[in-house]
Amino acid sequence: AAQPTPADRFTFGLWTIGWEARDPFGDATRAPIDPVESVHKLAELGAYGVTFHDNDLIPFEADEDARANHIARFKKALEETGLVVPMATTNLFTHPVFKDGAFTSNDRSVRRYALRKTMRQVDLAAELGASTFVCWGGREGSETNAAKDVHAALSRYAEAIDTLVQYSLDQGYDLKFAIEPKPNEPRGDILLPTVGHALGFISMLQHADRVGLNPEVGHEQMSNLNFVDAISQALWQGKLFHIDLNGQHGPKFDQDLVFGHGDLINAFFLVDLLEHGPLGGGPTYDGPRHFDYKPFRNEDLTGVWNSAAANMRTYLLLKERAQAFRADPEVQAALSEHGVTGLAQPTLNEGESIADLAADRSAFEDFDVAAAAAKGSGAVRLDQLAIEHILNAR
Ligand code: 3MF
Ligand code: MG
Ligand code: MG
Ligand code: MG
Repeated sequence: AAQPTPADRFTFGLWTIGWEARDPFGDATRAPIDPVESVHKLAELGAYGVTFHDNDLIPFEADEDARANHIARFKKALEETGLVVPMATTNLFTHPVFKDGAFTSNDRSVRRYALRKTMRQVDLAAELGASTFVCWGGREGSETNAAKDVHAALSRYAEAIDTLVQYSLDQGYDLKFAIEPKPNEPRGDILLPTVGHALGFISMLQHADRVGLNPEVGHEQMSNLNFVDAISQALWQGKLFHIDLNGQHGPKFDQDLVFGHGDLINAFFLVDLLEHGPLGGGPTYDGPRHFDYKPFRNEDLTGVWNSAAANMRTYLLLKERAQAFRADPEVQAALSEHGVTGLAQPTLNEGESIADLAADRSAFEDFDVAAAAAKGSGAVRLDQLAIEHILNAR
């Protein structure tokens, strides 16, 4: 059961396995991988699809002929393997032209260039049948508040996203847009640093209905936040359009570890939430299970493909453990006994007016505050039950 198949809908960014392992202190340790080879290898490993930035496939400096040739070779590989492209995105961070930002650069001509570059990739995304277009604003930020008017930058960011959505609608594409929050790296501070900030931003857009989130495990954990809580809120607001799965050991540089190789307990509760929905019932996530990770810098090509397989296998093993957790009668009884599932019940009775509540003596005057305050939550029992399922001890 831990053998991935396309039905599991695992997808990988071309830039993940294709990472040549350049870091701020060191040169590349691996040769580039031909995207055609990546497509074939991912298909062999049981993946469902691939995602890519424009420049993962088409070098920045490519002319129109070269561009067409890269796209044709890629399409042929997709046809040969049956792999699909559910998501695409734009590289607005590598080239020096974006050093002060793309949609929020202080240079207006760069902002216009970034829009045109993204519109071209929106066209390609639609052509390849993608349903989600991700925007990670890696260079949208600054190192000092002396040099960036964040108020104006947010206006330009909103202008850019609304323009792209309108462009996509004008072309007749059925694309949803997903913003990927990240707190820092490569900028000292990046705009829309967390899921919460991005949700607030989306509510200000003209096309708010077409824009959601692509949260990444490690990005929220870099801010020391609970990723499962962030995903719960994204689901609650109907904004979990896509997801970047990986691993991270708390607040430090973006590690992009294999999924589950960071905070394993959080990964377990994440898989449980994605697969089964909230504990008290509610929406599940129906998009691809997308990995955005980096093979260790000290791995060779064998390690690259081992790490790709490890992401999928870890997810499937956690899915098995989460299924066992939910199916355990003792867990279900404890969830009910301790009020966890009961939280889904509205606090007011159906049809009860606020005046009825205000007149309900049992809710206040006759309520036994001391008894309620003395009651234990049972949370440690549930936590241990979860841990024992993670450890396959039950
Ligand atoms: C950086 C990222 C990005 C985004 C990608 C959009 C290079 O930390 O996570 O990967 O995921 O640009 O999908
Ligand atoms: Mg990342
Ligand atoms: Mg990361
Ligand atoms: Mg990412």
